[in-house]
Amino acid sequence: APTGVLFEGDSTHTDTMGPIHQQASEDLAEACAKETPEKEYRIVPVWRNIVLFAYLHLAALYGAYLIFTSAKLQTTIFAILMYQAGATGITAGAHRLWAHRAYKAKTPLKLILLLFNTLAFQNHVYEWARDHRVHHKYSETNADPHNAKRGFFFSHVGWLMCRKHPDVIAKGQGIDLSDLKADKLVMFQKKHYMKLMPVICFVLPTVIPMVAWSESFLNAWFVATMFRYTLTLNVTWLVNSAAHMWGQRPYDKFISPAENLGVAIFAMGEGWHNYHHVFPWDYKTSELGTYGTNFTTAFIDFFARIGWAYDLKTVSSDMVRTRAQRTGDGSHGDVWGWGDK
Ligand code: ST9
Ligand code: ZN
Ligand code: ZN
Repeated sequence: APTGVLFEGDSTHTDTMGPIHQQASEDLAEACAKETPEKEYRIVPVWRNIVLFAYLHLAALYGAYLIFTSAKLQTTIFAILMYQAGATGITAGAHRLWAHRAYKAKTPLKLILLLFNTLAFQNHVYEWARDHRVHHKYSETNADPHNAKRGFFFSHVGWLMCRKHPDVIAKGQGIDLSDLKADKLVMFQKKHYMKLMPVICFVLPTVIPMVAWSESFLNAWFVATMFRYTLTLNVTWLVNSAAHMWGQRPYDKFISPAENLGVAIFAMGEGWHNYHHVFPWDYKTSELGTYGTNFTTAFIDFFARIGWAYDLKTVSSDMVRTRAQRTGDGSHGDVWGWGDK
């Protein structure tokens, strides 16, 4: 087999994320489609999740209404801070540290990130990182858990409302997770997740406003817990949906992930998704140094300064420029999408 081309059972390929890989991904998508024709693959809905997500979103809308009508200002500020903490547990923790190993962290930073990550309740780090590694390796094929080729709704939330495509589980079995298995703290979170998560994501964010500034139960539950949690989920999901559809492709025009400024701002720097799929090991998940669109980078840089984060991996500007010239859509340097180069 030619180097880099993915075939069934080919263990020689590497994850270069280059155009060859992209071509290979397309070949693989075709191969998968042939292996599992649509008529054989049926969507199996998971009604428990559908009902829970429906409740969450209705509750979050009510929470948004309460913010403007009866919640105390402290509760809204607290909800925003909890949103940022949870988001950081996903971006700096599950994503950049554990899924991609883009930097290393000392135990105290890992503990902070695991606390924040549990607050975000997007499954434990082990499962999140496993699905995410599969997403990168088999991006936009049936083996991608949130394959954006199946449309906005599926890649946003639909994938969490039905059983996984058999290819996700089959291909996922080939993913190396030995580093996660060797990480005692990650395995601790996995083991105790069903005790830790309800307390950290739901109980504490409701009780703290009630005890600390005498907020009512209803305001605390619907604003600090339901609204905050649902917002974190949806912003994260936008990386899988919107940032896999809309935006510029300065680094690789042959893949769907795009540079999406709006998503970057709300997702703390994770909307620069064309860059991220091309250079997934860069701890900044973007070429830019601007903290305004990348709070996560500021967070990691701060901990690097005090020595709790180290071995930060990045990409030289020469390498980025060469790649952009070779496979980009010509928008490299046009950071804000205004067309000026
Ligand atoms: C949530 C996750 O929201 C969101 C992730 C988003 C990722 C975004 C990435 C973007 C980049 C980063 C940007 C960050 C931006 C952050 C901004 C912040 C503001 N490989 O899953 P099961 C096997 S979660 C290998 O049950 P079903 C495995 O043996 C929300 N093997 O499949 C497994 O058993 P076990 C809250 C795999 O039955 C077995 O299959 N959580 C793989 O089809 C069964 O696995 C929920 O709502 C794999 N990839 O069910 C829960 N996958 O696990 C939602 C599976 O024991 N999930 N296997 O080893 C579920 O209920 C179910 O997973 C399901 C599928 C119904 C969706
Ligand atoms: Zn992606
Ligand atoms: Zn990633």
